[in-house]
Amino acid sequence: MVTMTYFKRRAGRAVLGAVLALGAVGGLAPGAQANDFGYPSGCCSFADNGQHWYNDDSLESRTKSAFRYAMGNLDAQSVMSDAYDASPNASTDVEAYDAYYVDTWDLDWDGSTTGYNLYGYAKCVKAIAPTPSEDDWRCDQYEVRFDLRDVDGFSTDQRRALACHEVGHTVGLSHSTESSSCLRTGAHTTVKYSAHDVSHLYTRYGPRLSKPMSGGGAK
Ligand SMILES: [Ca+2]
Ligand SMILES: [Ca+2]
Ligand SMILES: [Ca+2]
Ligand SMILES: [Zn+2]
Repeated sequence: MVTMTYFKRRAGRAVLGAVLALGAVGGLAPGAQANDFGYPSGCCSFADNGQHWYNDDSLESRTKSAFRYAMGNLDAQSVMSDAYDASPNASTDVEAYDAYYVDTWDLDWDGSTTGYNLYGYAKCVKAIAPTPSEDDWRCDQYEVRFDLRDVDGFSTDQRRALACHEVGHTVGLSHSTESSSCLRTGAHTTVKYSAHDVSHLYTRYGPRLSKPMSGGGAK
């Protein structure tokens, strides 16, 4: 019996600053709209642009498979254009890791203290502060981490759903109340984004992107 709950509660907070420590638990109020988008209206700052580079070299095969599946979905379902970055650097948009985490990022990975067992977590590790001409937080680099302690008990679709969920945070999507969205919480098997999620991504990234990525593009 799976007892817990949150794939991940919020992302992008540490780098965004101590001022946020008490507030903005992104958009989880019951009965709220399907999900908030961006930061601080939601949990997670936007990606820096519609071209989403990732590196997953350190993942185990099972988590890598799920992560690639999720990235493939994001690319196929939305205006985001995703590509593997063979030469990762500090501007690579998503770096993925897995381990049997205990207290990494000062999180309670098994929920023994908080009551929220974390399956994974997406965090902005290189935020781009708003400027006078652009009033949204963006993120140059997210890290996504998967807790193998949970993954050990997951089915293929649960792994894919978890990856879909965390990858969704890296493009600014908050938790969803829709059964059709992998951004909902819990050990579900929804492996794709909802139409609502996809429309969010279009409004943010669509006008800025000509898809597909053709051998380049800003990380
Ligand atoms: Ca855990
Ligand atoms: Ca970047
Ligand atoms: Ca990018
Ligand atoms: Zn989450």
